[in-house]
Order: sequence, then structure tokens, then C-alpha cells
Amino acid sequence: MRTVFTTCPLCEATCGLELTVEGDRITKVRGDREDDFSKGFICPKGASLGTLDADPDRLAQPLIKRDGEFQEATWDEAFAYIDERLKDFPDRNSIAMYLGNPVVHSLAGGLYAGPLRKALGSRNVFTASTVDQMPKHVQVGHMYGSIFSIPVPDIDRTDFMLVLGADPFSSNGSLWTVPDVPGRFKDLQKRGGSFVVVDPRRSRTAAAADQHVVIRPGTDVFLLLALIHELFAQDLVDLRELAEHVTDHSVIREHVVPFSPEAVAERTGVAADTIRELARKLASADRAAVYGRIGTTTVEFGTVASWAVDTLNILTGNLDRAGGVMWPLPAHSKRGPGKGKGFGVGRWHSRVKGHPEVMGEYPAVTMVDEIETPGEGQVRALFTIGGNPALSLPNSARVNAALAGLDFMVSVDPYLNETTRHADVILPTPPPSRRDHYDIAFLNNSVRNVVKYSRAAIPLEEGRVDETDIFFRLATIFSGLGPSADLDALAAMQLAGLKQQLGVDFEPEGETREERLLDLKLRTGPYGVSLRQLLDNPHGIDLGPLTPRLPEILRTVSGRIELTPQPIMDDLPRVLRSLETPETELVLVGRRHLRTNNSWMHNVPALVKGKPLCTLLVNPGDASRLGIEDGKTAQVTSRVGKIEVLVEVTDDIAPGVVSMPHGWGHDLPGTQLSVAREHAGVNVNLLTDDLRIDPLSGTAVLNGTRVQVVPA
Ligand SMILES: Nc1nc2c(c(=O)[nH]1)N[C@H]1C(S)=C(S)[C@@H](COP(=O)(O)OP(=O)(O)OC[C@H]3O[C@@H](n4cnc5c(=O)[nH]c(N)nc54)[C@H](O)[C@@H]3O)O[C@H]1N2
Ligand SMILES: Nc1nc2c(c(=O)[nH]1)N[C@H]1C(S)=C(S)[C@@H](COP(=O)(O)OP(=O)(O)OC[C@H]3O[C@@H](n4cnc5c(=O)[nH]c(N)nc54)[C@H](O)[C@@H]3O)O[C@H]1N2
Ligand code: SF4
Ligand SMILES: [Mo]
Repeated sequence: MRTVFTTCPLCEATCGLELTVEGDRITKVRGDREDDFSKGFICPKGASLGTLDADPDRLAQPLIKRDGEFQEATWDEAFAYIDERLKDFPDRNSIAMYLGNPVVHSLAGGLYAGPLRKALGSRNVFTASTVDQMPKHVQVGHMYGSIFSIPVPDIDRTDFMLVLGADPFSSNGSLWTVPDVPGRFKDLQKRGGSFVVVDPRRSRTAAAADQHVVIRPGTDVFLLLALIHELFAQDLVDLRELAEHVTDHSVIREHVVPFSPEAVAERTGVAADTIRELARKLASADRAAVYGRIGTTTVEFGTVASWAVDTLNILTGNLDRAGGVMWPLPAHSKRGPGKGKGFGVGRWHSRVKGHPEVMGEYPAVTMVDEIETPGEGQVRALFTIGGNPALSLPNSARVNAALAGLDFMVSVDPYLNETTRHADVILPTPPPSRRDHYDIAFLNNSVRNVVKYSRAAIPLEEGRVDETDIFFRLATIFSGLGPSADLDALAAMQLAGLKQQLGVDFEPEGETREERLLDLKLRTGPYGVSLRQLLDNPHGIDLGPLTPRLPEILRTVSGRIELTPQPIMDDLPRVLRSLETPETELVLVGRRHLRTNNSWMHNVPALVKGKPLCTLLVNPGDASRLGIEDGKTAQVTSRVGKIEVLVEVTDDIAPGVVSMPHGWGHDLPGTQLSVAREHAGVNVNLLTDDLRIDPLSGTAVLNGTRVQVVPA
């Protein structure tokens, strides 16, 4: 029996875990009380890591589909087969790649997803970012010059927070690495501070807030613009120390003229006086932070709304300031200022619909267009890596039909699920306990500068292949080096190249090539910590509270914060047109439950037991108007589809809005998910519309789908 300290890889909170390991099993999971960052916090998902890890439905061997049946294969066979089959696709653009959420949670993804995409050399790359946070990347790209410079609320030192379209008490935070969100909000209130939540639903976060502002879905952009309007109208603009780093802020005033509180009140459902008071609260707090998430990004005006969030932080002088929103400085990042090259989109455009490339990818919603539409460059082969597009993308019926029609498909995934059942080859990744962990992505969003590395709690079994090796191997296959290239030799070359580039003469240490790469990054990083130090500190190292980073962080051509980027300003007329077109129909929004993780953790018994989680929330007034009853089934119809779902009547949801979580619908044939199948739920993305996107970022509109609801 051993105790092992590690980091939970399941969500962005990166909680420290204390695992009890007996033989090759995790027998107990607790929050690691000595973890400097999470201080023992744990949620039901983290607590079930042992069960998830030992899930008998997890695949242990690669599968190859022959004559419609999956058969177990050796790793050598699987890689050789992929190498052989790819010869049928000489046009690189005919091979697409879809990268899903878990890719950001692994060392494999953090270190090798970029090289893998590069090696494939296809323009048809899609990721879950365009059903999620892409508006944020585009907005910060335009304003600060770098797509990863997303500032995060410094919750531990703030006095006031305005939260829009996020339920961090359930999601545990997103684009915001903040273990124990509830505890930190409680501390804020104990300090005499307060927070306001804007949401059409009384979420767990809204219920704990000092004020819950109920809003009509998809209309946060108007509320945010009205708040900016009010800062100018009430003479509340105060840039404090930011003044010297920004372009002319007075021009913003002209852009928001049409968005007075009165003008937006009806469309948003938020009274003009409430908006005025919110503006005053925000401006009068010594230290305040505005934070917007899913309800402000997967909507029609996601990029403009994201711009407005940061603009509010800037006009109140709260960007880059303790207690406002700040930029973390990851230990593995490059030291010192970089070149100001700025940011742009549309270096190339998608074949079928002409969508501009954003961050080297196309909107996930257009993957199906590229598969379905014949002609030169048509996608005929697909690699899905840690993604479940069959459930997670809008208009899922169309997605599933498209996946079924591919000539060749490979999935890097531990499960035979709704997506991977369509694959010709499944390359299973090892369970969390068998892999080393370091958060390349989330240290960028963390509310303190921290750093931690954990080796696998249990060694990988003989004959199994780590995900880092799967990525590396696929990259060599894509590069034409074949299925059996010497990975160690290639890695040594890569490391030597990097050493030269960084001008270092020390030899990076570590047992694996990834450890050596990480050691090199860390020792040349801003704190100069080494892998050795991290191994000696299994609970992580606290590098202190966030510190100001202006102007070093900026990568704009002007060297200033671009307050009114042209592409974003050019979208304002579209916003105005929408303001003048009232929305009166019933609309559907999403939600998350503490015990879920998108589509893939419903195979863990403890997480699905009890009352069904996949229900349609309906306001009592709407229910009686529509003749719908609690506990009965309703039929919900949208432009793209029709479903039947269990109804929960509750005044937690605003009138005119219904809410349903995503990631359900596990009753499809050909999967191996025995528990999830028993708790199948219904796939909400059979209703969401693949034709609706935020054009600046290519992000799908997943909130605010017009629906009709009748008794089933
Ligand atoms: N209607 C609606 N739809 C939504 C959303 C919504 O709010 N509403 N949210 C959207 C958001 S924010 C996101 S991020 C997407 C998520 O969309 P996806 O990333 O496509 O889907 P996930 O459900 O996260 O599926 C993750 C997949 O990775 C596999 N997996 C698990 N662990 C590993 C691992 O260690 N390695 C590898 N290689 N694979 C692994 C799982 O088996 C599963 O197949 O869904 C989006 N879809
Ligand atoms: N437990 C759990 N945690 C998760 C996940 C999970 O599936 N389960 N998924 C992870 C992923 S991939 C992500 S991206 C994050 C997302 O993290 P969050 O953004 O915190 O996600 P949600 O919990 O879906 O909260 C979104 C809230 O927005 C509200 N909303 C919907 N439409 C609108 C609107 O138009 N305006 C406003 N103001 N509000 C609106 C919904 O009612 C909901 O309460 O969560 C991550 N963490
Ligand atoms: S909050 Fe996230 S990181 Fe923490 S235990 Fe839960 S799933 Fe894991
Ligand atoms: Mo996400």
C-alpha cells in the first residue's frame, strides 16, 4: 500500500490528490491537504478517479475494424495499418483532425498536439475550441497581440465580481484555474466583498451570489455594452495605471451610443435601473473583476461580448492589477518580452463555406460540410483525438451520418463510444494513474503562480503505449518516417535543436524524453525551477500571487493594448441590428452538473446514480401554458431535430427559457459503455443548430436555440 500525490486531470481546477495505491489499483482518493494551491479541495469527479481508472469498459489494446467488426491488434500492427491506409490519401487536406477537450489536460497534448498538427499538414483541423472559448482567443489576440493572453479574475484579492454566463460552482471554473471556487467566493463575501451573477437560470453560483440578474439568453452583449455606456455617461471611467498602455479610449464612447440602459432593457430583460446600479457598483469597488464564460462565448456575438468584458475591466482600471483581472506567468513559459507581431485570422479559408482559418483551424461546425461535399480536397479520412464530436457538436444527427460515411477514421481514445464506433482503428490511451502529469495549458489561467509535476502513480503495464508515444508515433507516420522510426533519436535531435535555440549548455535531466523537454523549458523559464525541484516537492511549489505584466506581455504591433480592434468594431452594426429584432420565442440553453464532464464520465456508477441529471428545466408558467408536467416527457423541436426528454418544472429557470445539459445520449448502437447505456439520457445537440456561429471566431451558438415544446 502506497500513498501517491498527484494532480487531478479531469477539469481545469487542477486539484492536488492524495491517492492510496494497492498493487495496480487506486483504492482511495482524497484531496491533498498539503497541496499549496487546492488545500485539500476535491469534487465528486476527482473522488471517483479510482473507479474511472479501473473502468472495465476501458480499452486495453488497439482495435482494428475488419469487415465491420472490431478486432484486437498489437500496437505495431495498428501503426503499420494506419501508415498503409494513409497512402490512399495523397492530398493532405483530405485528412482531417478533430482534437477534443482532454487533449488540453495531458502532457501528450501540451507538448505534442502542435507538432502533430504540423506533421499532418492539413488545413482541415478542427477542435473543441470552436464549440467553447474561441471568441476569447480571438478577442485577446486582437487586443493584446497573443491568443493565450487571457486575463483571469484575481478572486483572492478582489472586492467585487461580476460573473456572466458561467457556473463555476458546478464547472469548477473555466479559462480560470481556481480550485475550490465556492470556498474562494465565500472568502470574498467574508472579507466584505460581493459578487453578482448574470444567468437565465438560478445556477449553484447564482444561488450563492449577493445578486442574481436574470437575463434573456444570448443578450449579454447588450448588457455589457450598456454597462460601458454607463461608465461614460456617469463619468465613471478611470483607467488608473493603464492609461499609458492603451490606445485612445475615448473613441469607445461613440461605439456604444446606441446601447443605453433603456435601449437594451427590453431585449435583455434587465431593467435600466439595475444596469445603472451595476455600473456604479463595478466602478466604485476598489478592486473589481468582470468574468464571462460559456454563456458569453457560445452565443451569436461571442467575440464582441468577450471584448466588452475586458473593456469593462480596462475602463475601470482593473486589468493587470491585484484584485482585478491579471495574467499568470507559467513556469514553463519563455522568459522576457517577445516580438509584437499582432494577430490576424483568415490566412486561408475553408473549401466549402469559405470560413476564415482562426488559430490554424476551421469552425468545428464546418467539419461535416468538408466531409459531405464532393470535389477536390474533400475530407475522406479523419483522426479524432480525445474528442467525442458525435455528441458534442451541434446537429449531431448530421455529424454521425458524416462520420459513418468516411473512408478511413482513426480515434485516439480510451473508449469505444458514440464517436469511436465509427473508427477503423482505435488507439486506446492509458488511464490517468499510468501517466505523468504537468499542466501546460492551465498554468496560463491559474489564480496563483504555481507549478507541479507528478510521475505516474502506477507504472504503465508492459506492452502498453503512453499517449505521448501515440502522438509522437502518429507524427512520424504523418511526416513520412514510417511506423517504426526511432523516437528516441528524433527526440534527442529535437532537444539538441531547442538547446541551441535557447543558447543553453546544460544537459536537461529526466527519465523520459518529455521530462527532459520539460526540464529544459522550466530551467530556461521565468523562475528557473528545475524538474528535480518539482520531483522533490510532490505537493507543488507556490510561486506567489499574480503580479503585473504590462507592458512585457503585449505582442501587438503598436506595443499598446488595442482598445478598438477594427474586426470587432466592424461587428457592432450586426449587434445593433439584433438589438432592434426582439426575440420572443422559447429558447434552449445548456448547463453543467458537478458530477459530469462533458460526454465521457457517465460510465462511472457513482456519478450517474440517483435522480436523472439529463432533464429539461421548464419554468412553472411555461409548463402550465404548454401543458407540460414535471416528471413527464416532453417533445422538443428545433430547426434541425426533434427529441423527447424528461421534464423538471422549476422556477430556477427564467420564463421563456428551457435548459438541458450536453454530453448525453448514450443509447447508440455499437458502443462499449455498459453503465452509461443504462443512464443514456438524450443528446441535446440533436437540437442545436450547426448554421449559427459567431462569425469572428467560428464558434457555434449553443445557447439560445429556438425550440418548440409540447407534451410527448
Ligand atoms: N450543447 C452543448 N454542446 C457542447 C457544450 C455545451 O455547453 N452545450 N460544450 C462544449 C464544450 S465547452 C466542449 S469543451 C466540448 C467537448 O467536446 P469533445 O472534446 O468533443 O468531447 P468530450 O465529451 O470532452 O469527449 C472527450 C473524449 O476524449 C476521450 N478521453 C478521455 N480521456 C482521454 C485521454 O486521456 N486521452 C484521450 N486521447 N482521450 C480521452 C473520451 O473518451 C471522449 O471520447 O463540448 C461542447 N459541446
Ligand atoms: N461538472 C462539470 N464541470 C465542467 C464541465 C462539465 O461538463 N461538467 N465541462 C468543462 C468545460 S469543457 C467547460 S468549457 C467549462 C464551462 O464552464 P462554465 O462556463 O462555468 O459552464 P456552465 O456550467 O455550463 O455554465 C454556463 C452558465 O451559463 C448560463 N447561460 C446559458 N446561456 C446564457 C446566456 O446567454 N447568458 C448568460 N449570462 N448565461 C447563460 C447557463 O444557465 C449556465 O449556468 O466547464 C468545465 N467543467
Ligand atoms: S474540481 Fe476538477 S480538478 Fe478538482 S477534483 Fe474535481 S474534477 Fe478534479
Ligand atoms: Mo469546454
